[in-house]
Amino acid sequence: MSAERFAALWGSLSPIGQAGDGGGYVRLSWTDTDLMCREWFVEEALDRDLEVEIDRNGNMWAWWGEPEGEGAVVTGSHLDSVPHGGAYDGPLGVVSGLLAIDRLRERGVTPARPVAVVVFAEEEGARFGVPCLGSRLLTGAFDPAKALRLRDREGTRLADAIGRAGLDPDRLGPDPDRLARIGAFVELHVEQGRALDHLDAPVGLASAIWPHGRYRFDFTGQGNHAGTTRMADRHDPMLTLAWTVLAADEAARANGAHATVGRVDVAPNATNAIAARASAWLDARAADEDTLRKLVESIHQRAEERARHDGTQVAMAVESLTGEVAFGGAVSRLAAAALDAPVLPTGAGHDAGVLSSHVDTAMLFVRNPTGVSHAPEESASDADCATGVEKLTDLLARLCQ
Ligand code: HGY
Ligand code: MN
Ligand code: MN
Repeated sequence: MSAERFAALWGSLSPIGQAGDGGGYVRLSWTDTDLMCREWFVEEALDRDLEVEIDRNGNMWAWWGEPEGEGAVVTGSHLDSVPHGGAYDGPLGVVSGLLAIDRLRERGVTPARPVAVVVFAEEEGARFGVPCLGSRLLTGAFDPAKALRLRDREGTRLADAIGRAGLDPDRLGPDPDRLARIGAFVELHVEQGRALDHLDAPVGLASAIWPHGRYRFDFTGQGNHAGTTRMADRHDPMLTLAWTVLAADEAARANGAHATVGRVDVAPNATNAIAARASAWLDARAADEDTLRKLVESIHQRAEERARHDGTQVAMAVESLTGEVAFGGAVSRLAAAALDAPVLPTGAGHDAGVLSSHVDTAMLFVRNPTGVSHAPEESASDADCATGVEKLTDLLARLCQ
């Protein structure tokens, strides 16, 4: 696979969803942009004589061989992005999967079992708030009734968004037969860090995914006039929120963990009014589940202490929680033996992590020289991406014969 050949297919997807002015990509699930990405995938799959289906949860599957066959070898990732995210997070795994099918055929591989490229829905959770929603629904890790009630920031329900895309909301839910037919899943993903750059390696293998969770903090105070309310008389939820953000940063550094508040919502959000309410979403991650639990507990405790000081109230709700994933099964061991690539953990969640408790799974990473992700500066060279396709093809060839 040449860099030019990778760039050709990559270039057919990259114009879709560009925010312009260096703003990266905005590809939110079930929006018109997402539907254009889905159309791109279907076209590329049909061009390869792959049989395309969309499952009850909106995940798309492009099959080489019998979709009902046993022991399928599946690769793929997602096409949705965070707002103003990078180009590679997700799409690199989908484009590489399609090209790996091309390379398997050119190598004369005749699969003994079905091979598929999958596009999972709402992996980022950027629109409806729950990451890996498509794979969680597939595996029964998220309640479909609860999913249908999820709303985006404009108030649109997931049920209405998928209905608009032609899906039947009543069919949302676990798909055990489909899951049982998958023998192996391999997700190729851009690295979201610079370990491979430091190691001067184009491709790496995942050893583990850190446990991580999303927690919504709701702060309630007393709205009032910014000009006439004495400082001593205030019950300002923004103070409790700000304190919580700083406490999260301090607790993460003290525990070798990661804690981020990148999203807030304030009401009434007026320059000359003391906020009545404020919400902040905490993204917390740690190398093990015990550290993660202690980290979140200490942040919650600090928030409550500050709330008492401010005369405000705070409530925390867990929006999603993902346990530790260790990629140590036969597929990962085969990948380690076959690929001669460095092995590294990641703090980023992936559909491969969700599937790994049901299917033998491996993850490949492609070097990202900036190490940046979830921002426009995310990068990967065409040459490294082409190497990633070859390594993915090597692994799929072993798995499907
Ligand atoms: O947030 C994550 O870890 C992933 O990129 N969805
Ligand atoms: Mn991501
Ligand atoms: Mn991703």
